[in-house]
Amino acid sequence: MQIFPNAEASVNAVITPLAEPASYWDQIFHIWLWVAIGIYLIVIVPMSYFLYRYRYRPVTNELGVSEKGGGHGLEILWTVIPLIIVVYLAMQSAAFYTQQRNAPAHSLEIRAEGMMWAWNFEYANGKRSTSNLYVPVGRPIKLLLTSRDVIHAFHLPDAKTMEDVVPGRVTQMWFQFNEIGDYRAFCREYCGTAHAYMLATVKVVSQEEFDEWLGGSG
Ligand SMILES: [Cu+2]
Repeated sequence: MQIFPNAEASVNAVITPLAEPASYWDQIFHIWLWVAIGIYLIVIVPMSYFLYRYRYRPVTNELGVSEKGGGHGLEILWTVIPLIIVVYLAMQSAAFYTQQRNAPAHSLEIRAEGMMWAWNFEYANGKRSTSNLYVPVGRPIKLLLTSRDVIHAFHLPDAKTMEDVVPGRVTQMWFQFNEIGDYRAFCREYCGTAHAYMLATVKVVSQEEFDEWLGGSG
């Protein structure tokens, strides 16, 4: 969805997002940014003019003129327009947030377990890996997360997503990488001495390579 076609980053995000759900954040960020810039200009330009136009001058501008009347039309206008803007922002944000939170129906499910201080992964066929999370390119991945000991958090900066990893509970998040490569995942909840080294690598490979890896014993 292109709200502001002139916002280059937003358009790029729509055409070739490196990862999801990052593009939802990028799009809503640009919408809020441009609305904020618009409101800022609407306020600041007339304000600057009036500051100059009605500046203090001896004799001619000694006393301000008291306004009488006004108009209901104007008041309704400056109530209704902001109301429409705020409702639009709320609805658009909720729509993007829903997509950011909920994994697409055809996602590949992988279990992830945090522990002091490493990440373990388990695939549907029982295959396990530690520190390396293999995923096929262009496919939504749904992570089911839990912890063996304390609270951790799985953070994927490139996909702009993160989720708490809590003992005794299964939380979930989703992501999708559209380019083959290695991407860093961090623990983002301070969990003890080696917290800073609690890293994982998301290894994004072709579907064939993924199937081969998943079926192999290595
Ligand atoms: Cu941790």
